[in-house]
Amino acid sequence: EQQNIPKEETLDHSAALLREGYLFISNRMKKFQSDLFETRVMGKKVVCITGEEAARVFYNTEFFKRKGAAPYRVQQSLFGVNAIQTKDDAEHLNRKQMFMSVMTSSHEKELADMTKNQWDSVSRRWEQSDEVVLFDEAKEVLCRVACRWAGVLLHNTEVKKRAEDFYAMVDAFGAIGPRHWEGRMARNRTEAWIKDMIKKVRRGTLKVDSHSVIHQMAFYKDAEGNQLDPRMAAIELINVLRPIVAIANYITFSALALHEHPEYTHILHSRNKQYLEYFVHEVRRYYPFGPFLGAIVRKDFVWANYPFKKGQLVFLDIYGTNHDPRIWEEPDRFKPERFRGWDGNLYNFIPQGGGDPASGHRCPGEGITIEVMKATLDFLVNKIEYDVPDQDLSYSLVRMPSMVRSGFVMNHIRRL
Ligand code: PAM
Repeated sequence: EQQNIPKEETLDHSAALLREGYLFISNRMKKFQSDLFETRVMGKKVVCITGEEAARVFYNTEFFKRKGAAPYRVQQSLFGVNAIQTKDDAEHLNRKQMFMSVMTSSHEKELADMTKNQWDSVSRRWEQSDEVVLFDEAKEVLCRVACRWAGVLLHNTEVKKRAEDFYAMVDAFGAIGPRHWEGRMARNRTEAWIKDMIKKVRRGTLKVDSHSVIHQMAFYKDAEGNQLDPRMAAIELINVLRPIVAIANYITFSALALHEHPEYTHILHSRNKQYLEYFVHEVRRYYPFGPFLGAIVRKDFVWANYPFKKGQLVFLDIYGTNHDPRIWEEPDRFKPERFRGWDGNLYNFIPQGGGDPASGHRCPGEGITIEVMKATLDFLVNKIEYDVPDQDLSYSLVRMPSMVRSGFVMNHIRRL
């Protein structure tokens, strides 16, 4: 049996991973005509898996754990060291529950309304500007909204710098060299800032609403009744704030999608709430953001004729699963209406991970992402008109994370 397992024979494929980016896994799946293959990256043997059935096993906690999966360099930039993304079992479930408790549908609604108000306010300035870069505006708007919503004090003068730092952590995840270091320095500055605020909240020298996220994070106790140390509390609060700023990338892709498929502007004019959601789902399916996820085999088992061995590193292909022709008809076409018949399956549409967020590692902020994107899309199609001047609207499938190269420049903006 084992001779049939597709294997890459040369030494290490880290260079190919950096060269092929989002397509690294699916290129090989196509070549091997398989939904599993073995390779070596970053000096380790890795088994890559793709598709709905693969996602089902990957999120089965009987077979997989997260401790030891995230490379230290990704923890130092994107996640924070020893944060929730690296935890398992009771410790993970307990902490995840706290994340879930601050991201209920009423919290999502509140954030979306705050986002709408912010867009309304900044668009007054846009009318007086020659041009604006949507990506940059979105990072600032979301930084303001995230901090205000979470009870984090943010002075007007620091919005730009903090917004850039939040995104620099995201921008570092697939980088080596300067972009990685930018992310680490941004993380150090942000952790110092938030850690200091956590301490003040604990001492009572900074008064915050007892329902606020910062209050929840500052006074959260684990199963043993211990508070997080101030740095860990800061890391986890940043794990709520940073991803909200990261929605700026999806927002920019949404604007690109509208521009490339102008027929949807008309459809969305009718404020068809359901269609807003189809569109937002399709943006998250079609455009590249999270490339793949890693986990460690917890105990020996066999799947797809492959003997998974305890301790082995496994990558689940996010981008490939969202473009899997077995799941999606014409996967490389942008077609929001494909979601009309979609049943909410937890394993075949996984832009922010698969499975149940409360019991596993799926992003707890997916609802926030959807609501913030819908609010923004509604603003772009129903509240303003704008022109899109000549610019480089391309995006890379190699650079991780990807982004619209120009950031989406708009001009002649008119409020309706
Ligand atoms: C956030 O947490 O800020 C949300 C935005 C990040 C999305 C990307 C998630 C990618 C997951 C893992 C990164 C590993 C990539 C390793 C590349 C070599």
